[in-house]
Amino acid sequence: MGQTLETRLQERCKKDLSLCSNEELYTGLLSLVQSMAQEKVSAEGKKKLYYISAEFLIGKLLSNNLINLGIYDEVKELLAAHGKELSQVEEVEPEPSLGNGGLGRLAACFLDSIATLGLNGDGIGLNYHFGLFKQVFKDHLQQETPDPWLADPSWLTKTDVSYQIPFKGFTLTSRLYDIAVTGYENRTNKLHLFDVESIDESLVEADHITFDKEAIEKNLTLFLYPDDSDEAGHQLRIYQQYFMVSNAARLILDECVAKGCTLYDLPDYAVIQINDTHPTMVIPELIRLLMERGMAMDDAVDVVSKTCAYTNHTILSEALEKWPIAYLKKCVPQLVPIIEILDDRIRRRYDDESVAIIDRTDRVHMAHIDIHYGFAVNGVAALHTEILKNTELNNFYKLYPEKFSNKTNGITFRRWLLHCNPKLASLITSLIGDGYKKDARELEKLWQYKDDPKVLEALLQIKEENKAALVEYLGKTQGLHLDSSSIFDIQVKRLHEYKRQQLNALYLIHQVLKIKKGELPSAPVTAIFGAKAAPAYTIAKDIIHLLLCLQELTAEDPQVSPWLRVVMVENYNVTLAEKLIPACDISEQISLASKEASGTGNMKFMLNGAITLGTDDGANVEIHDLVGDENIYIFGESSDTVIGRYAEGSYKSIEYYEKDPELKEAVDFIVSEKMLSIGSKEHLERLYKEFLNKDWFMTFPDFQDYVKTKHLAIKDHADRTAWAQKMLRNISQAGFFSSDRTIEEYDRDIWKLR
Ligand code: 26V
Repeated sequence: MGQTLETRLQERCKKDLSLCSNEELYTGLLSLVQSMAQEKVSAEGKKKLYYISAEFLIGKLLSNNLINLGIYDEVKELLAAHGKELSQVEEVEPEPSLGNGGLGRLAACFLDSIATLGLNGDGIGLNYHFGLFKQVFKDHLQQETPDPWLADPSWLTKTDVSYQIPFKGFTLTSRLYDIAVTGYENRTNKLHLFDVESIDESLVEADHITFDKEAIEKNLTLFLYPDDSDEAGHQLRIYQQYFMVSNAARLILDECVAKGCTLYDLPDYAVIQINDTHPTMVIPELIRLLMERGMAMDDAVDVVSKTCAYTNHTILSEALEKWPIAYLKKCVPQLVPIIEILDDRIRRRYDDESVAIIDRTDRVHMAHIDIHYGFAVNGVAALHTEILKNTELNNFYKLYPEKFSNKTNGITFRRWLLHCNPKLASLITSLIGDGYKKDARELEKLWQYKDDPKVLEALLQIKEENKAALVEYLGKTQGLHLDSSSIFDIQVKRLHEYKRQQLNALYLIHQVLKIKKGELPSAPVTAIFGAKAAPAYTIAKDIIHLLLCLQELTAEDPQVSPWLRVVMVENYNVTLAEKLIPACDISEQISLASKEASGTGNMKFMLNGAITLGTDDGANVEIHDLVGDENIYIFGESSDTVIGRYAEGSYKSIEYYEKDPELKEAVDFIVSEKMLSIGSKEHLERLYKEFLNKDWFMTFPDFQDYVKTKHLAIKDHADRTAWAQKMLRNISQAGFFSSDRTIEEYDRDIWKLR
């Protein structure tokens, strides 16, 4: 390999490795990886999985590919021998910004595991030129700017595949680009990203994510989920979704026919996993395309229903897509008669309005199409699936109990341990060998070292080093100056009220007030946040404003800053997650019980030796079961209580505010003179009123328990040996959360590829 890299560099740059710039080294390595990936055989087999997703949050690819191809150490050493650092070369790579958060990152972890297990399966999505958006802070507010991640050289390979995709009044020509997905010491699969040939990047003005929403032929793949606060935004999403699935359906049919499929036996050749409702239109589109090829509707419905499976990722009703039929008529009228027939069949079969596809207000419930016309439905954590079965989708569960199953999410340990925390990985290897890299359950062997002072000391030492590395990185890249000897308490995830960053903020205000009164905490704490808010999500942006104001306040008050610092990293993304997670002491997973479908950050933190402070929600429940009460900090009301409260409609935040003077003091501080001198009256007042009049995600009932539990965690952190044991317990139990396990389960129960 060394020889090959050096030869490539000589050919391309006419230079010796030691004289190449980091950019040149990146280019050379990218081309080396691509040709090595191509040499690997693709997975084969009659039946193939197509994982369709509007998001693939793949992160940077260079190091991960080097690890999966088994040449990471060799390359690192070769570069070092020539005075170069692989970590510096990594910095050159732009991060593809093709996802919002957990849903997209899960899809990326799944691709890694599918390839690693040698399964025959590809991803299908869209090639958004400016990704989500780049977050910039100005005047303590989030601003959104374009994130042009498509640079030269690129991991994308242009293919010959192109289709004509019909919309009302016009047709678009598509083009397929592929990214190689290398499995860990295994085969290579593909991520297929479709693009529009007529895309026009010049529609996007510098520094703004606004553009002409009507010019579909020029804008369709510019951004992921562009602002959908207006009608044009909603319709653009329909155009995007149809473009994605129509291309996918054509590619799938072409590949199957090429392998000898008669179309009537499509389910023997293809299984389509619909990742949340965004790709749902693949169902009517496939039916339409099969009918175009001469199949009767009854047969087409039957074939498609045996091919498609659906994963639900949220119980929040506002996140379950319901498109007005009028929008579909305007954008993709060819699907409307099919959707109407699908609805009609359901209405004839079941006399229950709640399971209809088109409701009385003429909106199409996308999840209902998936459940009726797919063969499998799954939730993403045990609690989530139970809530779907017993509450949210109970009417469907009663119709089709056999379709429902749970597939608890997972994460790829290649990226979230081997790559992001090489020191911990090498400690683990030195203790239990490297079997855990292929069979993550072997991590349980670590527990035999629970009383070994050297091992416990080594764990603490690695955490210190990772914290120091994070401090250096944030100092260099974001101008933040942090104290690595303080406790690092981290909450990184999308900004959403149900995730309750605002509860954490109330705690921090409460602490500031105590410190000002001379009640000092047992140890200094740095509270770190990272989160993007949807551009049209007003309250989420107000919460960011509050956090940024607290950042300034805690940095500048000499009484407070030695004990408490609040920082919010700018433009939180996969690259930052890889640096933050290994450096975390306390992992904040504080969603309102019943609302977080699973969470996957919780698993990454656990694997890297952080201790969870969380509610019994999503996969926290399973983490809790695995590590036991002593190794996790659980607080707050149970999901049953919360579900009951919503059903009664009885929650009034003001009653808690009036009863609890500490809570009242913290909430009032949001609009105090001090805060108004730092931030904006408009944002702070709106947030204050939201707390008092609504607090829809019920932070107040959990406030005191949260304060108490967090104080306990901070106090416990001082007993270094006991804390290291908790870390070891968490790492040793994390094997269950390998996405290899999740994918094995999908294959065993749903895909049946082998
Ligand atoms: C989307 C939206 C968009 C409209 C406004 C409200 C809202 C709220 C939530 C969402 C999330 C959509 C789906 C999603 O990303 N779910 C996440 O999927 C992860 C992978 O399964 C899971 O770990 C997270 O708990 C879940 O939130």
